[in-house]
Amino acid sequence: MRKMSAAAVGAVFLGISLLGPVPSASAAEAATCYDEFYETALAGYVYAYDGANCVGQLGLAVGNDQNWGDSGGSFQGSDNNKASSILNKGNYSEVKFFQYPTTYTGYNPHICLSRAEGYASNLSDNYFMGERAEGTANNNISGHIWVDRTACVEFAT
Ligand SMILES: [Ca+2]
Ligand SMILES: [Ca+2]
Repeated sequence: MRKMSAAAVGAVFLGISLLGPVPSASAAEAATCYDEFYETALAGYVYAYDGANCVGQLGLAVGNDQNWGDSGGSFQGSDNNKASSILNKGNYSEVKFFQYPTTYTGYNPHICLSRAEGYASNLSDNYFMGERAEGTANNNISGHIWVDRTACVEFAT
C-alpha cells in the first residue's frame, strides 16, 4: 500500500511536468546541501531530509537503521518513504539505502551514497540500481546500512 502511495505521488509529479518544466532558476536560488548543511554536519553521521536540498531533517544516524518505518533506531514511523535528499559525512565510506527494510527477503533494490560524493540534493533523479524501471529513490527509502565500496552497484549523485 505504501508503495502505491509513492507511485501516486510520482504520477502527480509527472502530471505537473507535462504542464511545463520547472524553472531551474528556482533550484539555483535555493540553498544546496553543501552550502547549508554539509559544512556543519556532524562527522560520522548519515542524514536524511524530507525536502530537496537537505531541507526538513528527518534524522541522522551514526549506525545502521534497517527499518525506517519501525519504532526503533534513528529513523522511525513516518520517516519511512519520505527522504528526498541525503547526506553522508560518515567515517565509513558508503551508505547503502534500500527500497524496503533489510529484513525483507525478496528483491530489494538499493542506491548508495559515498563519503566522497557527500550528498544527493534531489533524489527524484536518482533511480534504484541506476535503472529508471526500478523507480526513483525519492520518497521511497525504507532502510540503510554502512557498507564497503564493493557492496554497491549504483550510486546517487
Ligand atoms: Ca520527501
Ligand atoms: Ca528504525
